[in-house]
Amino acid sequence: MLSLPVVSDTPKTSARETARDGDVRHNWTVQEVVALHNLPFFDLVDRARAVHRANHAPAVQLCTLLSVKTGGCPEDCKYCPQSAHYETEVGPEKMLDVNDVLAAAQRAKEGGSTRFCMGAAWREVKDGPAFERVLEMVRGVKTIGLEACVTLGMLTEDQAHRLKEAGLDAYNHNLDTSRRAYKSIITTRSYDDRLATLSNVRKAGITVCSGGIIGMGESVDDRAAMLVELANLTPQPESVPINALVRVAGTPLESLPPIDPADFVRMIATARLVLPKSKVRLSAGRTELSREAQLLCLYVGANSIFYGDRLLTTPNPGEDEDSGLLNAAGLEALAPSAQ
Ligand code: SAM
Ligand code: DTB
Ligand code: SF4
Repeated sequence: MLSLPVVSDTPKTSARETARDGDVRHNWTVQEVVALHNLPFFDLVDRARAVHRANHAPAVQLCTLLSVKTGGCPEDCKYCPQSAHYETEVGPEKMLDVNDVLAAAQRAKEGGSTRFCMGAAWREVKDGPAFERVLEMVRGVKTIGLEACVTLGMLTEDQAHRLKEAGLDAYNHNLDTSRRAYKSIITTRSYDDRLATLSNVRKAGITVCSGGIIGMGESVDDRAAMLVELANLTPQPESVPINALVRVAGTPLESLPPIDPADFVRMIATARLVLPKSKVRLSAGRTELSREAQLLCLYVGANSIFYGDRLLTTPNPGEDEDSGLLNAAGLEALAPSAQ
């Protein structure tokens, strides 16, 4: 006989909660967040959905990614095809020209994207011609009329101010995982280095985009601990990308098993509950998710997807596939005016 726990049919009220769902809190504990993450699936879905509806428009923001400087990175991030430490199919390339980047941004706008994110495989920003070129890219993207985001590695406060002056809206710098698990993923820079960059971004008045990756062998406690780090920042990051590991041949993590799609949904839902006002972004890893799993992620709390058939160096579902996904669900793309 199937053995299932026997429950009463009277709905239970949780005595555990004193704060209400949807409150912005900066005193989360890992234990509390693990408890949310491990709720019965439908309870988690219901609670996250309620917070999502109360705080966010029912539209999906389309964001376009472009790698403006690919490969040859000195860092040893074990997930990353762009690290020079590993033999992958991605080799070092020259930095793109401003005109090519702006042509891509214009196409992205015409395709319906409202946010344009430019990535560079750098450990840190160095003052000089390459940084000047990034500043020009940012100015151009703003002239086109898109939200501008860059991810360039570590950043000083002065560099952050220069990006702000150029019109930058958001800086992406992920915590990637928990403080504990971080050491087994990256050795060439520390968790505190990352937090210092986020603080420099914040001081310059640029919005913070910071999230992480699941599927790197971490525990639920690690996932919760990363969310606690993000939620306890004051203010909370405006934008929180949740990536599933893209397992790239040649990287040390290439043979890890894929995540369970239900765990992706749990992670997005938990992020929604602890970061009620942040834009939670369903980021890398969608090529291995069914349409239904992606819709569930959007239902419980994701505000955006990357649109276009490439992320930085790895594949993403094509635009036709994503238009199909949104149309099938009757979901609208966020209009530029609604930003
Ligand atoms: N070099 C800069 C840095 O690390 O801050 C910016 C670019 S880096 C590619 C941006 C983020 O992409 C990483 O922090 C990581 O979260 C994500 N990423 C890189 N490779 C990935 C992979 N294979 N799967 C999922 N996410 C990945
Ligand atoms: C983020 O969290 N995910 C994006 C964006 N920020 C820069 C990057 C995903 C990269 C996936 C691996 C690749 O395509 O190289
Ligand atoms: Fe370099 Fe960024 Fe890749 Fe790390 S994630 S190896 S810093 S490009």
